Amino acid sequence: MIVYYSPEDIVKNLSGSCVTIGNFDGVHMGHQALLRKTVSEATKRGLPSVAVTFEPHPLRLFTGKSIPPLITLLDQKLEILASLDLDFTLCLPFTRAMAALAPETFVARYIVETLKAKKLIIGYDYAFGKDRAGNYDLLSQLGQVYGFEVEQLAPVLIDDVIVSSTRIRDMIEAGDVWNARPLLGRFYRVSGQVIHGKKRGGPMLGFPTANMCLKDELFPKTGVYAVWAEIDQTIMPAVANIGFNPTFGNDILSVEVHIMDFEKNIYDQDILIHFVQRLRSEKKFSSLDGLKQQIGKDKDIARQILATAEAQQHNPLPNSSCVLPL
Ligand code: RBF
Ligand code: MG
Repeated sequence: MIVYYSPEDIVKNLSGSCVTIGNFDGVHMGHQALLRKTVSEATKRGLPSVAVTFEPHPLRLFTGKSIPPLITLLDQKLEILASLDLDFTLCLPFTRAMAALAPETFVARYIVETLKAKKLIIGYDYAFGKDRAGNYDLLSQLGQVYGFEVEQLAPVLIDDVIVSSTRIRDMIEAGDVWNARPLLGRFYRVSGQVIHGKKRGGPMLGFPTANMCLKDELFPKTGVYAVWAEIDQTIMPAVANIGFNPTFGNDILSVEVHIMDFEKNIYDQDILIHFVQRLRSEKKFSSLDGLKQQIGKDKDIARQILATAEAQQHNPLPNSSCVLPL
């Protein structure tokens, strides 16, 4: 997949394309239905498939830098789009000027002039541009003017409820990562660099942890989780703690991962955490021994969970040759 950040970079001799458009935060099962349909329509017509998306997330332009917390930051979003076999992604800068654009202008400029769309596929609730005037009806009218077909897909339902980024955010914020998985089509993932922590885990507790440098994205509710830890395409069973270490009274949130049967130095490396299941809330222990015993139990339970077929059935990286170690 080729990513373009500016319409000028797009090949000039494009003879047509099949396009879908959206913010795609989370690239969840609803988004995936749109993206897959776009790829199959493109293949049928011998045209390239294109996803148009925006950066920053349009809501963030108005609410301030980190609201809403994103399910997928741009890097991860593009990685998942690429895994779905799109030919191009056009990632347009979302500015106040873009927000104020009349939908007719947006369509003429990007969908028609830049992408020469022959088919545009949109989600059941999609509307864009000033006052959300760019809805299915308007797009269909414009399609007749410019000669592209518009198709709106029905929502994807799981347990009779529509799959949406908001629903997934709520589940993750509640710590319900296990039930968010079918909506995402994968475990909820967060990536970051391993940084130096307080050096208590190994020496004091006997459970060395990798501390993650947090990014501007959504973290599950504080607590202890069974997770897969992925480093350099190797996936290992692990337990993670998200919280304030009440036993020691930290004042900032930390995310740390104890990887099972692992002793390598991984400072400064990138680590990807796949959240499988929440085990419990963080507790304040009156003794180090109490905490130590509890972490031992957490580790046993996590190992059992990660040994189940359900925890292994979504190969954490769809295109990787990762072998699960259990
Ligand atoms: N710290 C707490 O104060 N309370 C906890 O309940 C707690 N649970 C943890 C569970 C696991 C699996 C791990 C890896 C860590 C946990 N910690 C907890 C964090 C612990 O205090 C931290 O790893 C050390 O202070 C080293 O940074
Ligand atoms: Mg540590």
